[in-house]
Parts: sequence; C-alpha cells; structure tokens
Amino acid sequence: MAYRWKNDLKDKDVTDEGAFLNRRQLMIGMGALGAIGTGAFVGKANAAADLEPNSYEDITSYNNFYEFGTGKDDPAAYAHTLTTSPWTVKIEGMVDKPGDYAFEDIMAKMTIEERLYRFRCVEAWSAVIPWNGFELSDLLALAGVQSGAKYVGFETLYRPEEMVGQNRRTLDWPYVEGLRMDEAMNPLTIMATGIYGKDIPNQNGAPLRLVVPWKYGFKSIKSIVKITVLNEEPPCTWNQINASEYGFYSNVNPEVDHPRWSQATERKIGGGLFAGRQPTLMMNGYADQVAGMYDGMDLRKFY
Ligand SMILES: Nc1nc2c(c(=O)[nH]1)N[C@H]1C(S)=C(S)[C@@H](COP(=O)(O)O)O[C@H]1N2
Ligand SMILES: [Mo]
Repeated sequence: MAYRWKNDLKDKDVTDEGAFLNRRQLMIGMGALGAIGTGAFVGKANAAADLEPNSYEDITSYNNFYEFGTGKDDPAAYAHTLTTSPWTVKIEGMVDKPGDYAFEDIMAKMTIEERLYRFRCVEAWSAVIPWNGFELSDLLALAGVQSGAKYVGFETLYRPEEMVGQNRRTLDWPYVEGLRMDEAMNPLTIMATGIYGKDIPNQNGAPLRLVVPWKYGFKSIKSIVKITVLNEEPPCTWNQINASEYGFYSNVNPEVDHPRWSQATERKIGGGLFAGRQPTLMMNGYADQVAGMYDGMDLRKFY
C-alpha cells in the first residue's frame, strides 16, 4: 500500500506535465506556430545546451525535499526549522581516516568554486543553477579512499523534530543514495554549499548536498550527514521503492522513457504557464565528459 502511494506522489507532478502537454497540443491544433514548435523540438536533440540560469527565487521556491513534505512549495515553507549549525559529516568504511568531520573544518580545507549546471528531475522538469561548492573527490581525499573501494554511499539527516515530513512514512528515512567510485571521483561531481554566492538555503539541502549534473535529480541527495566508502552497491531510496522505475545509475537519457512517461523533453521551471518544452539531452548535455564511464554498458539495462 505504501509502495503504491509513494509512486502516486511522483505521478502528481507528471499529471501536471500531462496537462501542460495537452494545452500545447491544443495550440498545435491552431496552426503554424505549433508546426514549427514540433519540428524544432524533435530535430534539436543535439542542440547546444541551455545554460541560461534560473532566478534565485525559482531555484529556492520549487523544490523536491520530501523530508519537508511532498509539495513543490513545502520545502520553502517548512525547511526554516532545520538547524544546520553545528553540522558533522561522518565519513566511514574503506577510508584511511574515518571519523566525524565538522562542516567548518571541511570548508576550511576546500576551495569553493562556482559551477553553472543544468539540473534535470526524473519528473521531467529542469533548471539551470549556479552552484557554489567543491569537488566530491577533494572531500574523499581528506578521508583517504582505500584501494579496492568501488562505491560511495550517502545519507541525509534524520531529525523528525525539525524535518516535519519525516513524521510521515512517505519514504523510508533516512534518504540514502550512492554512486560508483568513478562517478564519485568525476570532476563534474560536486558537493554544493551555495547558490548564487549565498549559503545554500535549507530547502536546497543545507549545509551541503551532492550535485551530479548528468543524473536525474533524485541522485543529488541533500543535507548529508554520512558518507560511506564501500565495495558493494549502496542502497538508494528511490531505487529501493521501485527499481524498475528508478535505476541505480539514473543517467539522464532522452531515449529511455520512464515506464509511465516520456523523458524526451522537459519543462524548465520559471517559464510561466505557456513556456514550451525543450529537448532533453543525452546525459543532460554532459555526455562528452561522462559517457566514457559507461562504455560497453547497455543503457537500457543499466538505466
Ligand atoms: N534528502 C533528500 N534529497 C533529495 C530529495 C529528497 O526528497 N530528500 N529529492 C531529490 C529530488 S527528486 C530532486 S529533483 C532534487 C531537487 O533539488 P532542488 O530542490 O534543489 O532543485 O533533490 C533530490 N535530493
Ligand atoms: Mo527529482
């Protein structure tokens, strides 16, 4: 029962998407405008990626963070209750220096840079976000990854007193995610600590969250308190709920549809009611930098 309900929650957004498509088809029925639109988005699969940043307001008011509720505006409304200082990240498993790493100590050792990344949710909405943060590989280097380690697991804070959504069993708390070691070490993979040069707001995953720009958004786990280096595939929240819909890899791929909706196009947030959809790019536009990691893998099998 819980299983079905969880998926219905995802359905809700996609229902919105469906309604949006219907409006669009209505316009297509009205003439030339629609004809041009259709040709454009089918043919533009390899178009240069859109890197026009969304506004700070868009990025911080339309969120997925089920620890604060399942509505897109719930995180902005309720995440202020989260205490993010002090904050500790436990790093354990196959590392030379396991232990509790205080957030300030981590920050003191890291070089913060800006990364303007495209972001694509599995629900088919997208954004372009100017993150501030550091490469995950630099954090892992602090702890010293041991040879033979093959995966990295991540865990979000569990604190129902401050995360109102954790009092409901929408997901099996705490939220967990994972990457293969080469994915974790890829220079595109960052731990974000800011947006537009400001500390990352609670609703976006304060004080530090993962950002993996070529994967569907649910891989980019928020408000991380634990990192485990291991040699087997770590559990991942959405994958455990329904592995046939949310694969371990979950690389953005316009050619592999979600069983219940198309992944060929996306709606960029902040565009207003009549904004068009845009084509989704292979690996979200980062294929040149990451596709090599999946050479020889059947992307329909390892989705
Ligand atoms: N802990 C946690 N991390 C999470 C989620 C969540 O519900 N809980 N939602 C994921 C999903 S589905 C998406 S699309 C992104 C949304 O990030 P944003 O709100 O900063 O855009 O966060 C991901 N990380
Ligand atoms: Mo998502």
